[in-house]
Amino acid sequence: MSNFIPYVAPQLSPEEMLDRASQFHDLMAQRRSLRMFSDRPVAKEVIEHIILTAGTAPSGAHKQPWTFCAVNSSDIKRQIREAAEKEEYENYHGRMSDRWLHDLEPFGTDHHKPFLETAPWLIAVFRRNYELLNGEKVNNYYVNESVGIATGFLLAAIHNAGLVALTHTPSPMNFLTQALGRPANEKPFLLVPVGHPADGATVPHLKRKSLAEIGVFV
Ligand code: IYR
Repeated sequence: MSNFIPYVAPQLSPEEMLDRASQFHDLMAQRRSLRMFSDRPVAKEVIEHIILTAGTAPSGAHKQPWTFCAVNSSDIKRQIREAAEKEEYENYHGRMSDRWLHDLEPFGTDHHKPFLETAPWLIAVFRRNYELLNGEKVNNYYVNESVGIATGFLLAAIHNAGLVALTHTPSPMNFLTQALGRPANEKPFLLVPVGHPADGATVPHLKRKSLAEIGVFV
């Protein structure tokens, strides 16, 4: 049974279209992953809009198989930092290959994750592998793809609001399920600290690939 409504298309002239496409690229080109956060607060309402934006992502059969758990509590942030640092210590002291450690050198990372307490908000993204309908497990579709796209929207919304974020993947991160009291059908996908950059924050000097390197026109 289908229920269709008209799609109202934005009407842009070719000039407006090029202008908008180019301006959006300029905006997104300024986005950087940050590890140095200020403890300056961010209003809950801003985080709500950011999460709503993430929720506009497409998903397999429109199942919207995601949960965004926003943490502002110092106690829970401390718990998350302690658990993440414990795992990361193991990663940096034996679990990651020499090649991996070498590849991470330009980023200056180690097992210390102070930003998990400094950032005013942590958004833990969960993937919902299945739903429980009348006690029955019903699988969602293309969960990884759907949640990956929604997280991309989340990061774009954070940047658009003038805030910064880090896509953090403490590994393994099952501890988030317990720390945040999430149900068994949700698995941690990514942990995203959100806030303002610290005064004098720096980022690695990176270059993005050119259009010729990432785009193929046939
Ligand atoms: N999860 C670790 C290691 C790490 C891995 C990659 I791939 C990065 O781009 C950055 C870090 C950490 O957060 O330190």
